[in-house]
Amino acid sequence: MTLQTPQDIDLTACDREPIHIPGSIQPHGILLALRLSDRTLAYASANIAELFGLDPTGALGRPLAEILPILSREFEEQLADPPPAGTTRYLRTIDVAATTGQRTYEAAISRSGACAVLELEETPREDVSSLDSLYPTLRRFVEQLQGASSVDALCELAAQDIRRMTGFDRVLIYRFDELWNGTVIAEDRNEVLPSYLGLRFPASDIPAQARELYRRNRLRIISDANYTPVPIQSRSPEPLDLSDSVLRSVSPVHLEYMRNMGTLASMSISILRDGRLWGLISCHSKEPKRVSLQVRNACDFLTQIFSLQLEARENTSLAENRVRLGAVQTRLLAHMAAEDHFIAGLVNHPDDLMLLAGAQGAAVLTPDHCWLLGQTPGEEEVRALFAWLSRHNQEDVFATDSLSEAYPAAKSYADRACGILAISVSKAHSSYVLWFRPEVVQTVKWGGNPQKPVQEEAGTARLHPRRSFEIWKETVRERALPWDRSEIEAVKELRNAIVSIVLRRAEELAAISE
Ligand code: BLA
Repeated sequence: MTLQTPQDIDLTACDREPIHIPGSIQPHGILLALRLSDRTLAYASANIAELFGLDPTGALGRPLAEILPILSREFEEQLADPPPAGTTRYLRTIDVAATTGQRTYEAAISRSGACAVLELEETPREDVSSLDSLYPTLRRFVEQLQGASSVDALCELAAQDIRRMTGFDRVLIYRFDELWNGTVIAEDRNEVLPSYLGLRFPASDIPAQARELYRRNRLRIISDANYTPVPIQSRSPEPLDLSDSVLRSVSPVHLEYMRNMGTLASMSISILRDGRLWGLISCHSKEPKRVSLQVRNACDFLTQIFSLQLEARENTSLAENRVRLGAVQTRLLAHMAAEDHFIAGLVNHPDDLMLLAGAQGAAVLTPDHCWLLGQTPGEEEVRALFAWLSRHNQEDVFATDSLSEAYPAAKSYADRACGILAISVSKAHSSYVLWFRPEVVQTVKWGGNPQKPVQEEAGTARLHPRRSFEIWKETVRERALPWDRSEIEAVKELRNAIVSIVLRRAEELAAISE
């Protein structure tokens, strides 16, 4: 659905927030950015003062070897040659003497412009014991994948194992549709947070630049929605690009969203298919929560295996459909070959014709004739539709799951023809084959009213996410089940077969008359 409200203008402001350069980090770690050319400190988070007793302003511009020799020694190679922008970060633990005593930190290294970025997070105590179980969990996940018979079963398995590895209260598998709304398709949770299973959320909850960033950087964690950001200090007026950072401070609008949702900690992992964002694994905790870098890395790894399996499952089901429809197609070709005219081959076998596209009705039209098969509108209505199609459609194949959206006259017969799939068989003689699907009235349950994603407070221009996530029901009418890829391909192939039959007949006739 599209959000046609006056607030649309405001929503573009969400898309414009430069979330990759917030100028600050979350407080559960420190960040140092070193110029690649001479390893001097170009950016530093202000909390190096508390942790290492360093005055950031004094430390800026000096070589790391002078100010923190242990880090310089430990990470010499990686700092000289950080991974390319947008790729995996190096990760390991290191013991460092901090002002608070000897501490164990996990380190991540990335590249940002002309700098190597070193981030250190103190390993959360609660995670230390669970590290040993990571490998067995990943192993079990891979073993169980074989047994997961459907995409749903696969999603459930992923939600369970991510929750087992992290201990979040609720783990959701969230899938985007073509308009970037998302639906929760699987869930694993305890009783602390309510269920969101089956709920839909509007595209505006995750703006475009955030989705783009999440395609590049697959995992993010917000440990405490009430945190105070730690500023990044520098002598340079240029803000440091934190696209690949693990501690990046997140949008204040989103922190408000989390508080409204009753979740103080959140982690999400991108599910990519063919380089496109397919969905997210979204994890929530009612209370603040840390998850170590190692556990997060394991979650990312599990999600990548999961994405590959999803792709394999979807490809298998597409291939199965192709084989099934291929058999119907072969029968239709035989029917057409057995008759004098291809049209007789189609209209005398309505069941096969409808089966090819999974339709409940079909029509075959030539300038002189109109054959109606199964559930269809009346002849006059089909003729009017045919005239509209010939005027407005230049393509060989036309498909829609909501005809009345483009052609309002179709409203009156949505119970028979709400979705249509059409092929033009002969442009010169304007012949069409049409397939019809009836309207399926659906109740969509939204996680809060999607029409009012932003509430402005009187006198302020600041945008706010909605306050309530209570189920909000919408009845969706004038929509049929969508035509899937294999069905559209099948009718395209039928069209090619008909076109070649028509051509061959024309050539035969020409040969006879010569
Ligand atoms: C980010 N919004 C996000 C993220 C999620 C959601 C998962 C990624 C950060 C994270 O992991 O928490 C939304 N979370 C959801 C949804 C579900 C969920 C839909 O669990 C469903 C179950 N948000 C708004 C409005 C704006 C907005 C009105 O509601 C804009 C004005 C913005 N959301 C917004 C921004 C980010 C975001 C800017 C990026 C945060 C960042 O990474 O800096």
